Amino acid sequence: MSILNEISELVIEGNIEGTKAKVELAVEQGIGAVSILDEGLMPGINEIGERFAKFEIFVPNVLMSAKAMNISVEVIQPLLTASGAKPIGTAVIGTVKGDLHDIGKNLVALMMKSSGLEVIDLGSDIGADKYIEAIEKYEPDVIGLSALLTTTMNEQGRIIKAIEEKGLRDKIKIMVGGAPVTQAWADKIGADAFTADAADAARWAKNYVVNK
Ligand code: B1M
Repeated sequence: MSILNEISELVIEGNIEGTKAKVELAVEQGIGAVSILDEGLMPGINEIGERFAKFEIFVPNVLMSAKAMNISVEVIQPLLTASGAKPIGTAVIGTVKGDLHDIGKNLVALMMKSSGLEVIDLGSDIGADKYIEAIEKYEPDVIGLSALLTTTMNEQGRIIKAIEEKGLRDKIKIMVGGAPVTQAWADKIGADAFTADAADAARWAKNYVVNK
């Protein structure tokens, strides 16, 4: 079994320390951070999602796998982020209120950092008030709203509305994403951009800030 397959298996097992150690070994062996992410960690967490949907595993299993994933992403983070250079712009990002899923949001933050943006990560379970506070404080170029549940997608719309009502809508571009989110949904709630994955999100944000 290749080391990348072993990483996937360890994520599926929810083996937190084992996954971290294997990712560190892969880095030592010179395997690229993007390969570790795309061919090791991501297939593992995706498999967990499928098993969870089929009731083969339960929330505690998913939680362990999520922890294994997050701790391992921290290991490869320095390899993905640009260092030292002056930021090209600022992004504020979070997972919306009622939603605790943060792995995808963390990846979007990571990829944006690696594209040269300064990223203010508000965390998860973030409502309109905290986004508004952050817009006033950091004056970002873009804000990102991540949602993983069909129920919390609605919160994306509520946050956009609240930002409009506060008179701040013209100052920023609003990006939405997350597994259940689509372009049609983004259009419906008046977002400026929908992107399907973290790399695309970072590309969109970078393209906007360098051309604005
Ligand atoms: Co939950 N969960 N979960 N979960 N969970 C899903 C989302 C689910 C699809 C599983 C399933 O049934 N197959 C399902 C949602 C069903 C639905 O609404 N349609 C679900 C459910 C039901 C729940 C609970 C309600 C379960 C329960 O308690 N009964 C509960 C809700 C808790 C809450 O949030 N209030 C819950 C809890 C949890 C855990 C806490 C155990 C854990 C999260 C831990 C954590 O994040 N720290 C968890 C996990 C891990 C998952 C799955 C298995 C994996 C999600 C993930 O991290 N994927 C997930 C199944 C799945 O999605 N396959 C599932 C990897 C990640 C990299 O992908 O987040 O999609 P993703 O991000 C992608 C893109 O979407 C995009 O970029 C990333 C890739 O590059 N992206 C953006 C994300 N945000 C973006 C923002 C952007 C642009 C792109 O711009 C701003």
